[in-house]
Amino acid sequence: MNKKWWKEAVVYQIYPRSFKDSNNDGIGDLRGIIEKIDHLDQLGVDAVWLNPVYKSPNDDNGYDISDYQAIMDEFGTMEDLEELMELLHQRNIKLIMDLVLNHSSDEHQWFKESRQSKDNPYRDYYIWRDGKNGGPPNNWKAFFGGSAWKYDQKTDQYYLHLFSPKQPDLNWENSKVRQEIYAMINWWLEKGVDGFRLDVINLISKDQRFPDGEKEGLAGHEYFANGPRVHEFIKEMAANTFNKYEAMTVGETPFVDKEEAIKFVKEEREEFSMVIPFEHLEFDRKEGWDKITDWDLTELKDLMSEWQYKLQENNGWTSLYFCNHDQPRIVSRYGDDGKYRKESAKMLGTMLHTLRGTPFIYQGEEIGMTNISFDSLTDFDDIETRGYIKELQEKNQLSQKEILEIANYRTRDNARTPMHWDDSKYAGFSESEPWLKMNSNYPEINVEKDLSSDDSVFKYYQKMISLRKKYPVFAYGKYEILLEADQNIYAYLRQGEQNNLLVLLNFSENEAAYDLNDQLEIKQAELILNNYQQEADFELDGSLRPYEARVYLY
Ligand code: TEU
Ligand code: CA
Repeated sequence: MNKKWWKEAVVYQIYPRSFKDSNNDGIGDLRGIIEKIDHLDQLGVDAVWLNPVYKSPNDDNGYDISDYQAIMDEFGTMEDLEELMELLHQRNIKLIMDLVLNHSSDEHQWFKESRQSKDNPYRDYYIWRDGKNGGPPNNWKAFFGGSAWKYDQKTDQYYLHLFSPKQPDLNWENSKVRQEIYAMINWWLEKGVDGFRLDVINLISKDQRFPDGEKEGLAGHEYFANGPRVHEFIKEMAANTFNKYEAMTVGETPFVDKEEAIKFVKEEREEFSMVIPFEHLEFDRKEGWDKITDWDLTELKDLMSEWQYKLQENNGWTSLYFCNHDQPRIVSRYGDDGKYRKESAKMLGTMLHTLRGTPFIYQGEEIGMTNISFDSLTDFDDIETRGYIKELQEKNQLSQKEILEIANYRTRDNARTPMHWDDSKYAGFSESEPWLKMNSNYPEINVEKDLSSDDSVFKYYQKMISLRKKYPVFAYGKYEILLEADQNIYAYLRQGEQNNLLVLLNFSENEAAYDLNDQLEIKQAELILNNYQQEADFELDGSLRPYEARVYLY
């Protein structure tokens, strides 16, 4: 097993729009992040991933880039970014940028040219096709609703957009596009950036026959996800850019199971450092966005275990995460955001920090921030949510109230409400009304409060992160599941060179008994982490309190 800094790291994700507003226009910005570097340092994280900060008309909050080498006006200037990088580096914190290479904004110079005429030199930078039978070229659907094709009158053809119509897909088949992208990436690497998170990177190769999709789910995904040339493109990109700088790379990969994942992260293949999986966050949405489904802990345990075994057998790595800017808050999904908010937030964090992989913390997760509850459909900003609301209203099967309920549970805005720094108006995020409504529980849940209390979620995260640094077994230990069939407890071992970990996690709101006597022979173990004030003795059989998490070292 090769040692790498990013295998031992904890990454903290910042959504700049909602982290800290330095000039009181209601929008978070780069100087705001600079003001809060102490927070990152105190927590003890090793790297920061910034969501896109490039120039953008913000149709999808920065995931529609109009200039890859300039900074978004609201966020500040290139000098601000350079200063932030410098300050992070002074504290030994790496900077990971977000690269959106599957698509650009329709306001990017390339697209403005491309749509001018069929013989424009930039025409082939994007994917243009003739319509079929008076409609789009095929039945592919966009992630944000509707057809993935948009008709453009000027040249009487359609262009492909897997996300919003303002996010036209780049044509990776064109080697000129690839060369431009590599040059841009190298420009950032020369600047001193330490790595990249690559947005929907497994969608860059489309089946050039553009057949109609036939599989369940988003129509056409079998032809645009993990397409024919995806690994060829990624290998070429990595060889020409990241690998020359030993940069950390995190590929965001929807529609990827453990078998597919190996192809991206098996070390010998020299593609990515790790992927961002999705399957472990799909249990409560098995029947689609508008139906919340029940699930069982054994499903999560089986899935996590299969990934863990597959990756360790194949010398591959993964990110470990529950929250990001696209996901509702985990404590409101797999935990309990009421009575056991703190306990369950800590328990879920324990899982992320004790499995084999690199933990990613999303802003606010370290204080146990919860889902919102907006009271009007017009409060939602997220382009995805607005798309679904529109679809549900057109279908006319649910009442407004029912739509509001599902939107509150599902919306990406759950993660995007401004960060809670203190209990002042607008939670210390800004002195002006923020771009998105605050979560109303900020007086109870905020950083200031967590810092002044011994049993806060923040203090627990601090401890967890420092333990990871102290004991290499957290990063490199071999994973082995225990109590496989247990419906309440997720238990596993990590076996290292010097020591081992035994992790016990109770996912239920009730006490849960366990008996490990016929699986383990351990006489003594030290309890190094526990989310209850009154600590537990070591026993191979006993019981866990509601949402209790224990980590023993032996
Ligand atoms: O997300 C890709 C993606 O798969 C999401 O559309 C996800 O399935 C959905 O949001 C879950 O609710 C990336 C970015 O993280 C996201 O913010 C962008 O909107 C999207 O790509 C387009 O760039
Ligand atoms: Ca601002």
